[in-house]
Amino acid sequence: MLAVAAAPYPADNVHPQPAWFVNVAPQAGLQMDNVNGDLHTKKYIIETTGSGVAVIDYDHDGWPDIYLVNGDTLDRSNEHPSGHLYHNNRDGTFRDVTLKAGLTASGWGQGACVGDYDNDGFDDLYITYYGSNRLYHNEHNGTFKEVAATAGVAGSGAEWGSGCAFVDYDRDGKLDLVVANYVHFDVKTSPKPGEGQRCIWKGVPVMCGPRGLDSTPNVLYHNLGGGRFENASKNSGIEKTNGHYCLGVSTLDYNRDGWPDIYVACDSTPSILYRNNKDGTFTDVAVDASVAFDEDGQAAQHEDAPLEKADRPAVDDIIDRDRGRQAASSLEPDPFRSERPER
Ligand SMILES: [Ca+2]
Ligand SMILES: [Ca+2]
Ligand SMILES: [Ca+2]
Ligand SMILES: [Ca+2]
Repeated sequence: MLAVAAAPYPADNVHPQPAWFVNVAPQAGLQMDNVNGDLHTKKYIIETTGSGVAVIDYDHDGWPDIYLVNGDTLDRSNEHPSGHLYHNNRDGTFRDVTLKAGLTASGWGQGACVGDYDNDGFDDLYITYYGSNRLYHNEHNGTFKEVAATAGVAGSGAEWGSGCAFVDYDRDGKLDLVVANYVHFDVKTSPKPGEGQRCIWKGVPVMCGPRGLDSTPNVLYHNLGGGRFENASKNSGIEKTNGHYCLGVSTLDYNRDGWPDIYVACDSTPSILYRNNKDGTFTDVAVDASVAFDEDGQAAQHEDAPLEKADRPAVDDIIDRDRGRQAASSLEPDPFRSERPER
């Protein structure tokens, strides 16, 4: 009650129950400029996906802090922005601590995930990019150190990383890392709007993709301990699911066997449910579980699924999350998404 009374933006009693959300980002001090390609025209798919957020209690004070991922622009003459870390002031407001935390590196950021990969009691931060990904080790003093290359989780730099999640898939006590990839995109070779059938919609030149672009397999990194990971994508079967344009990653134990599974929501292609086979390998069972096809978030599809009663809440949860992904996707500059044709 005291915290509520001290808040700079007290709840009002005007709006109906049970919940009414008001954007209080300005009052809370969360005022980063979110850069995501050209402000007015989106010529390429890289300018359309937006970027994510991670909630991380980096200073271990029991109050969640916020890291906002930021994008970039194709105009090289522009200043390149960074993501921002906001410290929770415990009174409803946040303070930008990006500089102090050592998180000023720029890049076309996409997603972020949090996990204590070295079990030192402090959560670390992984950020995906259109380009090399970054792993920021929490130094316990309010600063981070970028260690992706040393740890073996930077990627080649050619991929377009999207969602990610830390998960201990082999239950050895060390958090592993799954990274989704979206499409293969190179602005130098990408067709421009209007070039080719896939870049025209109802006679209007539009950005090309994702259909027509090559996909890139997802990646699973196995934590070896000592701050290092090995790429387990091939041996685990994770990279078998090529041909998907992947975005968000969630982990859950959908079949309640005690082994964490991985769900990856994909754009314009079937989503993936990686069932953990308990032996270091995964099998995509999204079609069997009726969570693969979701272009319109069709609940009817999963109603017919041959699922055990105990599985239903988990699968319903997946579908709810996937609707969330689609809502996020609607931020793309596509006012006709609901009637978007196959391109
Ligand atoms: Ca905190
Ligand atoms: Ca740590
Ligand atoms: Ca592990
Ligand atoms: Ca499981």
